Amino acid sequence: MIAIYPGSFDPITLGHLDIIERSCKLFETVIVAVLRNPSKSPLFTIQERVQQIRGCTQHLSNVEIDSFTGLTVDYAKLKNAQVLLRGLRVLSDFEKELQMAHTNQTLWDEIETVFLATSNEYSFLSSSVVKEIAKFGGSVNHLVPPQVALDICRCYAQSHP
Ligand code: COD
Repeated sequence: MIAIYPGSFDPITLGHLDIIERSCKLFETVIVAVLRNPSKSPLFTIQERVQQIRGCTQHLSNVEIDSFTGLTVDYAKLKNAQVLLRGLRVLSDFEKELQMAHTNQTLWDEIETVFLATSNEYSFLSSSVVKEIAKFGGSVNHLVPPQVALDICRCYAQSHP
């Protein structure tokens, strides 16, 4: 079975990576799909985010990394995928994620959303938290893969030398 893990991944965190590693044990193929969203101004470009995810998933043989635009369900159809993977951290995630799952089901009734609960140690972690810490000079080495930590440092050093 093919599962798609769609998201912004700006940048990928150890929380995202944990969901990817665990889902690779459940599905034949996991496609991590980065949304190209022209209405947002991300910290990292699509190419950088795809590269970052590729870099930290080298050890996983059944993962593919891609980017997409438009509706996630249309991308899922294109990829012949039956499952959308999402992570749950806190109650507020549940409300948002359930609404998204129901919306996607109205768009394509054959798609199933599978939720994986966050591992305890990553329950507070989001890309926004990482950017906030890095922006004010804090270390994010314990929150993101090593290359991503370097990329973030470089990014903020350029904007605040
Ligand atoms: N532990 C576990 N899970 C986590 C953690 C963590 N520490 N951090 C994040 N996650 C989960 C999130 O809950 C989410 O499920 C997933 O990882 C990705 O998170 P993000 O923040 O990188 O990505 P999102 O939530 O911004 O992605 C939103 C989409 C791009 C999937 C959504 O906007 C979308 O589908 N857009 C396309 C348009 C569309 O189809 N719209 C209709 C559906 S509403």
